[in-house]
Amino acid sequence: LELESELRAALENGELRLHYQPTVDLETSRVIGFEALVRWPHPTRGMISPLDFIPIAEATGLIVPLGRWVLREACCQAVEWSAAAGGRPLKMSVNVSVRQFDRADLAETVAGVLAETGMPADRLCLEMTESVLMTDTEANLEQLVRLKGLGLTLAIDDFGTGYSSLAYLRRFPVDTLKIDRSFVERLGVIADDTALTDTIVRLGRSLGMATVAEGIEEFGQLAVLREMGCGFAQGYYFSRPVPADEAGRLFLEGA
Ligand code: G
Ligand code: G
Ligand code: MN
Ligand code: NA
Repeated sequence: LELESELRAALENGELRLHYQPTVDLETSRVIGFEALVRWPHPTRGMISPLDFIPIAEATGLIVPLGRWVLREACCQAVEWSAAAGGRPLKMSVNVSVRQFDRADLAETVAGVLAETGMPADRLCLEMTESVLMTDTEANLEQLVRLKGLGLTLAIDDFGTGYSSLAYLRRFPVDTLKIDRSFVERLGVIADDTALTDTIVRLGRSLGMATVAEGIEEFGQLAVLREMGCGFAQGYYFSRPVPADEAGRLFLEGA
């Protein structure tokens, strides 16, 4: 309860921060954008992980204003960095929790943020877990169709870890599969994980969806993913999530 009121105050006082983890195009090895990941630098408890406060935000409904703040901040940064790089397009991914879909006005909120920040819709990607597709299916489908109608990109995060059927890939307007890092971890080491990753990349290709591998830590994993034809990757091998100033430099360097 104490943490809840502190989180509310932190949000109101502008104490939350975003860190950014680069997404790399495996064909060109260039940074094409970032995933925004929220951080809470707490004055006495130190840096609190989203794993510890996002569940509180979800349980209390604070996730709605918090999510709106994350979205606006991430879009502002994307517009700023892209302009600093002479207009080079920057793809920004933002995590959206299933609780944000409970609100009928999610698409209006996103449209408002795009308009306010001048972020081109096609440069924004919203990441959701399979649970969005599995709960309140009809209502969420309607929301996703409205979000797609704005011209943005939709990604399934942690793909392969849920227990939903593949039929929803046909029903939902999803553009991108983010391959969960539990598969990538043992890529090239455990045959089953290698086969599953290959299957997801092929599935994406045959459905016209992009694939992003998460959690690349070693060159060996990268080589296997390139061989499979996976389009994009993230992971400590390239960069940890970093503060805004550092991320801006990474984008400008194109590293
Ligand atoms: O960066 P990392 O350990 O710190 O993130 C932990 C988890 O928190 C991840 O599952 C990530 O998706 C989630 N997360 C990070 N930022 C946000 C956010 O802005 N909104 C939501 N809903 N989840 C987030
Ligand atoms: O659930 P989601 O995929 O949004 O969360 C991303 C999480 O994965 C964040 O906590 C981020 O810090 C973490 N992460 C990103 N790259 C790596 C990596 O290469 N290795 C590990 N172990 N974690 C990573
Ligand atoms: Mn994510
Ligand atoms: Na993920």
